[in-house]
Amino acid sequence: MQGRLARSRTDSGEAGGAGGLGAWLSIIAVVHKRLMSLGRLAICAATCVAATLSLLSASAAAPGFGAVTLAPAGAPAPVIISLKDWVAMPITGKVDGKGQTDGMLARVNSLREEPGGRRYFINDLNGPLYILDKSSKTFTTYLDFNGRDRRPGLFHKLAYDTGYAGGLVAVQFDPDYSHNGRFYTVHVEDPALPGSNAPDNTNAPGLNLQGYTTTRPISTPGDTLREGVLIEWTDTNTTNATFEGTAREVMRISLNTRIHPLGDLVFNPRARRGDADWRVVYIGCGDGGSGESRLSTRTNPQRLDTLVGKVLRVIPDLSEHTSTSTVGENGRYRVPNDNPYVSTRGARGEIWAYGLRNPHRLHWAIDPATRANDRLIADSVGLHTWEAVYIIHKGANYGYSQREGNETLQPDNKTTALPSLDRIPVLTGETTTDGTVAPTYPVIQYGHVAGGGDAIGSGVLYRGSLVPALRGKYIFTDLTTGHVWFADYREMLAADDGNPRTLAPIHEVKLQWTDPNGGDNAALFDTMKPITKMAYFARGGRLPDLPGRGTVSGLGRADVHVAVDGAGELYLFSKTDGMIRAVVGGAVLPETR
Ligand SMILES: [Ca+2]
Ligand SMILES: [Ca+2]
Repeated sequence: MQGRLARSRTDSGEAGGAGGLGAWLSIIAVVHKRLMSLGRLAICAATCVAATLSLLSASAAAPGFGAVTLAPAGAPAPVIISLKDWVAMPITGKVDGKGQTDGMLARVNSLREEPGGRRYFINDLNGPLYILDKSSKTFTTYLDFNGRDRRPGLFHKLAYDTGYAGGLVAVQFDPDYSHNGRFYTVHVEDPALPGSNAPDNTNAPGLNLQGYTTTRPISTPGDTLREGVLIEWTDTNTTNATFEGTAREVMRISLNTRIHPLGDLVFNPRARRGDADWRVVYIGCGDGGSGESRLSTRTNPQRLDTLVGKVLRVIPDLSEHTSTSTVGENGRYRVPNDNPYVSTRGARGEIWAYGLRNPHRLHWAIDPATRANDRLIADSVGLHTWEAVYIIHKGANYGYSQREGNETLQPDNKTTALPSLDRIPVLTGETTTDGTVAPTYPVIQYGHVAGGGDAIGSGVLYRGSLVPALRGKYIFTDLTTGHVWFADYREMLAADDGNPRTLAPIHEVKLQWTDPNGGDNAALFDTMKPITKMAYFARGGRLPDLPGRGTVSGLGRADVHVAVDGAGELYLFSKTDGMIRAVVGGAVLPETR
């Protein structure tokens, strides 16, 4: 049962003594060293001294580290990371919003360091794409995607207001950005809304739309309530914080419902000019809600003739890899010849891997020591039972909606044990098949149970220097509960063995944070939820709890993700309080058993 989190246990009172105190002092020492190295004496004085004093005053009655045992006995002890408020996002939500998402203060969805290391591009689902200057920490609205209901932005049909995912979903830099000024975005539109689906540059005078045309949506079996749109942008001057240049619609995909849209974009960071992966984008395409439907669309994630519920791999630039690819259906991108299904009758060549519910976060895990250990990783949100991390392989079938996690998903959406003959048909159409395949299973999974969570967030393989205890570990979050966990990357690779029962154990990350507003400050937290809650209220949030809800989290979601900068250091960002926090240090919690 290792790593499956089928039960929980509270270790109350086991770590309140000298060992806990020592751990604290070592963390403070790490933070102190980091802040001093940055020349931030004033911050250090405030942080380290206050932390030491609060620790010493609290140590006599330390309540112990309430914990859930996730890993088997003998596994590494939990790691504590120190968080520091880094930037507060401009508030784009409503402080008293009553809907599922309008009460989130800023729906920050990704943080990408611009090549060159001077700035970050940060997207808010509500529409703004910001440039954040690193040194001054000032936000500039670079492009505003929200042109709904007479708003001043680019897209009149932007579907941002219902559901947890929608709006401006993703931004990613072209690997050759420093030469070509290109980047890519994904946003979601509601085709039923009035107006054009082309951008409106009335308030974006630098955007030259001459020759801009939209594309016919790539069809998906079933109804279409949303469209996912991939656009390539070319800024002719990347030294300023305004957009001046052109845009090109690359792809538009029909989606059955308003959930699980076209999602994340990643390029293989190891690829160089001349490599087969150079400037080839991997796209996490959600199933559009099709897989949990009781209608015929239930098989869409399994169907090789449709793009939903897949990881896609395409070449956005028509002038790249011209001799080893073919032009895609809409004429706007190329399909590499080495994609797995380019020669399968009825199948779409864009597909790299399939059978996924909502692979909303992709990450290229790069092992600096061993290139053969590089892997593409997908965090995919489960239905009612399992959250999963998958290692993505060319052509693999991850089982959904025939499987969820390492179990069978039944037509009533409940899970049961795997069948003795574990194979599923390869669907090349609604009824046509091409043999059978053994599904590929997660390397990490956790359940919708107390101590687990509701929806996996994002994850990264840590390669920074501020938290040595996390080097070589995959750090990931649960969206609703705000849990932060890690798994050893070698154990993830070992669990990628074709055996559904072997999984990498999960370990806790505990969080040290000092409330800058001087609120009720327990200093050490099991999850991000109390931290985001304090900040939500401090920033003017008026709901009784955090916005949103989950089955395990109950009322209120933390909605927390992890990002990584060019140096490999970590940030945790959260929509409900609209905050981005930097991980400034950390240490292993001494063995407490
Ligand atoms: Ca510019
Ligand atoms: Ca396994």
